[in-house]
Amino acid sequence: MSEFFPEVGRIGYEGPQSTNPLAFRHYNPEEVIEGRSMQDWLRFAVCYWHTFRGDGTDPFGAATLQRPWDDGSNSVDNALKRVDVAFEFMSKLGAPFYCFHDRDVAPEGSSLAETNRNLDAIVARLKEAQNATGIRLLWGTANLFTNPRFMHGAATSPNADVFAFAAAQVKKAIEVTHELGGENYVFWGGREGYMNLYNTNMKRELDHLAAFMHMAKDYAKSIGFDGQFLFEPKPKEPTKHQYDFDAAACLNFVRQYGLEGIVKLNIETNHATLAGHSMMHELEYASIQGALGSIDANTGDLLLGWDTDQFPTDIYLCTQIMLVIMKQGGLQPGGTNFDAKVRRESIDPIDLFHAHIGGMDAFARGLRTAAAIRKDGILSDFVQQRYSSYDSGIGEKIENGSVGFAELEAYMLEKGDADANSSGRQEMLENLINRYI
Ligand code: XUL
Ligand code: CO
Repeated sequence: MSEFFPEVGRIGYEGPQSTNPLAFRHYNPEEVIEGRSMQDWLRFAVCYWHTFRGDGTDPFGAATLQRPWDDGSNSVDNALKRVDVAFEFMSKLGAPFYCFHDRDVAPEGSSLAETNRNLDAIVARLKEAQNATGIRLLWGTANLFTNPRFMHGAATSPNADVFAFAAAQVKKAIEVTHELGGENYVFWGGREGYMNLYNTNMKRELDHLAAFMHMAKDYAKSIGFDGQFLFEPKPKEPTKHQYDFDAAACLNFVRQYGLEGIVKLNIETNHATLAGHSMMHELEYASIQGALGSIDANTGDLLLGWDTDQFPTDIYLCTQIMLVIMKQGGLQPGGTNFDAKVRRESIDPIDLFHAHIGGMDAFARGLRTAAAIRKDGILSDFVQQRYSSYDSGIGEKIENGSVGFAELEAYMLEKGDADANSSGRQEMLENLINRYI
């Protein structure tokens, strides 16, 4: 393998005392926690778009990340070379998975047919690289938002031809995901939302989005792709209102249109916070409904109200995430995709390693901390005890549906008043979490 990162070798685990910035201090892939290796709990994926296509552009400034391997063209040759860069990077990092949009890996041609041929050429190279390294595809997706044809949306565009184009594109994206052994397929809304309700038929747009997902599911079935479909909530950006607003809106959509059991959720931290929720809230909400499929790991900035897609380094955040994930027994076939980018001021290729090492170590610490909290059981015992009035007596009857308002009125008329409340002990529990961190 040619060396695009000559100054970096394989990143190893050196333990918490290590001061080597190019080593893991917490992520020890083979180490077993609660009967499963860290690698299998975390199932890390590198995202192709930010990592290998990110150029540091922002609304105010031009590209800052000029990569030495990139010839600046949108050619198939340049895209093929990028596959080698990506697999050298991921191998050295020790990431078991990656994720991509169709347009991240291959350039768009002058017609759909040419675009598909470009994609096929790159997919052949991706397949070789996967076989050579053992790195697998966590999920594929289609970019239905960059090209100007998608200005009004894709499946929710008022232009039926755009719907048809998007369908053709997703058909192909599912085929290549299948070809590469992808374990999931993601729908993120892109521009599926609205900028102004005066010009929008919301009912027709939602009906169209649902029809689109049903077509995707039917086509996947017809070619034998049995990967998990995932819907990724995001409240806004690029549209003012995205139809995949948050976990609750997505699950309502999934149920309204008969997609339950077919589509689960891919929850992203910065999207959760843009929706005014914590990541833990979104995960818990999805998980209790059996719909937490995968996560996009990143973080926003408390002072900025947009999707900054920073690498996660906050150990509290990662602990909260891992508490929910461990409670549901893991994410497989989903995983932890770093939908995150280095800052536009972090201009060296080696910064990509620092960023991913930090994110992986933060999640490893979250995993260890969550496991310690679970082992002692103080938190779960507290919650169990807090609801114990439902384990017997009147509470048990409420839960098993054997009483209604009349019986509850009779019970309370007889009793006179409710039993006294007990303390929620919020501060004590916050102190408890700090003990483990
Ligand atoms: C955009 C975003 C996407 C999806 C995949 O905010 O998160 O990259 O993860 O389309
Ligand atoms: Co994402």
